[in-house]
Amino acid sequence: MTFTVLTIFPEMFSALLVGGIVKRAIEDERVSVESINIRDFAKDTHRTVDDRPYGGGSGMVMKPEPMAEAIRVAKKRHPEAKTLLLTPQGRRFNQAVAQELAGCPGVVLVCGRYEGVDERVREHLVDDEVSIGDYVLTGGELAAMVIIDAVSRLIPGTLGSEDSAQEDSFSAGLLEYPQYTRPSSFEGADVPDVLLSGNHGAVKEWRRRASLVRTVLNRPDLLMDHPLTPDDMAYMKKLQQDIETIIDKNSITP
Ligand code: 4G0
Repeated sequence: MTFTVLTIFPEMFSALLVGGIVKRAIEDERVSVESINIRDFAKDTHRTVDDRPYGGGSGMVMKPEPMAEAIRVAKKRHPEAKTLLLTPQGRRFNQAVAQELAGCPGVVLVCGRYEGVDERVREHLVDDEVSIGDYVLTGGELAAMVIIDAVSRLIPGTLGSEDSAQEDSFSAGLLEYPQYTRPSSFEGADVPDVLLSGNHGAVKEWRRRASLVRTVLNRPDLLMDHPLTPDDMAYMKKLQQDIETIIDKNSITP
């Protein structure tokens, strides 16, 4: 998988080489990260890449010509790659999008700066517009690195255990269950007995139920379109009954 990053700050991407799974994937040539400096395609002596917005307003906008030239060079080098523009207005990046991109031979990541990018770049020169979340960054570079990280760990051979990327929370559509390691008692907080029991069936059931409770409390939206097993349903109904009993017992209006 080749990531080609178009940016005015190519040095930022050296952060990916500092450590961890992405660094290893790059060293082992399962992943490569190239950068193209958009400023190299500016025509004037000041190497200008931004300009004032038509119609007025505060801030600057990325000029289309240097970005367009940089995108053309990237596409010529990687004709099979998917070209993505990182903006807060894009389609939300999630685990499913990461899985989809992991199947592409290459991804070109176009990073904007300033207050935005000329609309004609988005309309005519990229395949898709992606956002990593509902917040504004000073540039698309950190968003591009988030995508490189999330996609790289899905490339076969990139994890020590190959199935752990498939098994983790968002792939399953539920949040991850709590994890513990030694010591079994830490500052007065004990690991749940069931995890020390050696009873694999009981561990599996406890983890499934812990995932369900976590998801209900933190991300109920994930459960709105998620198939629940008959066991899940029975457990949730029992929780519902317990909650109703507590509400009834504490009711102040008789
Ligand atoms: C284009 C992505 C790029 C337009 C990029 C900002 C957040 C994300 C940028 C803008 C980014 C994200 C209109 C502010 C650069 N910030 N959430 N900043 N506008 O993925």
